[in-house]
Amino acid sequence: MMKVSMMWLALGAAVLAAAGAGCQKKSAGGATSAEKIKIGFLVKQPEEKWFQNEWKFAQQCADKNGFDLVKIGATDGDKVASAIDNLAASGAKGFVICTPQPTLGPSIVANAKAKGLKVFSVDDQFIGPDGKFMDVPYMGISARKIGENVGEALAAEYKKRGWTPADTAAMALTFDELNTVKERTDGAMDALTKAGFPKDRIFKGAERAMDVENARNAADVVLTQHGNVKHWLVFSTNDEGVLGGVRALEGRGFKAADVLGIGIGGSNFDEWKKPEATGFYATVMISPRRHGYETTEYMYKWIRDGIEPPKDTRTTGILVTKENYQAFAKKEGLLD
Ligand code: FCA
Repeated sequence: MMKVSMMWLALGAAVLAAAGAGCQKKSAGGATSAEKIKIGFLVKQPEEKWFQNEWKFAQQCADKNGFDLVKIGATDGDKVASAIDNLAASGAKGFVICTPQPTLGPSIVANAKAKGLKVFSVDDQFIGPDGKFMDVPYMGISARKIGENVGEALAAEYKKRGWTPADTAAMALTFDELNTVKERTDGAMDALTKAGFPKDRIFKGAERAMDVENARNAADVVLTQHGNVKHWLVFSTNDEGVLGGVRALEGRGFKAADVLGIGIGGSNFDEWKKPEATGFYATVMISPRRHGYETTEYMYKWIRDGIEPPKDTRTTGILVTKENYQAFAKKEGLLD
């Protein structure tokens, strides 16, 4: 009898201890999670290196400041809407977003407002019903200036190589539906022509989406229409666009020495790790660190301290080649 009750006592104590520990854990954990700020980071193209890098730097900001970051690939309007619902249901107070479609801006803002979430837009700016950019905090690249950098660099290198307008053409792989990338290719075209490259030797090919495959398809159309060109200059909306153009030219037997491609991005250096040079000559390196870390930090301070972020931040870029990219990439936190 004695033995049994002792056993029950021991068991009871163990149960109590376990319950106590559970309680403690719960209250400690509960208190922290109630206080812990949660922020979403939604991107339109999660498979693209640029966006993966934005996430990486946003996570660094979360780790440093001790808040939760929820990374969501939101590739269309429905996914954005359900992401906002889920964020709100899980207690998030705001999110940073590169929207899959600028005209989704009004519905994103309305949805977020209804659920008490703050919104910061990055890379691609929201467009309102009046066709104007919306008054929502935004960080984007200085797109026109960066495009001009591309055009100037193409012109300088083309002259250095001694190519002539008679045997050279330029392909512009464009996506004019999106302002931040239209400004880039327009800027590059203007700078090229300003530097003396004939306008009628620039051929546009429209990308259906901004990835290597779609750019390659657009380039193939241009190449089919324009044979008899010895040297090609290639520029586009981003690095993926230029890589698509370079791949299309390789597919048609063009040698690297006859191709001069300059991108915008600098998130993916695989091309320059290849033993042989390709036509991907340079890129204007932009900053996923600023677009990921700073935007998330703005959101964090907005939620925590009520500090409103600046309305319109524009970041710059720097032209790098295979020869000198490493130091810049290291500085940006893109190489160990
Ligand atoms: C747009 C492009 C991306 C990147 C970013 C800064 O969102 O689609 O490739 O260049 O701007």
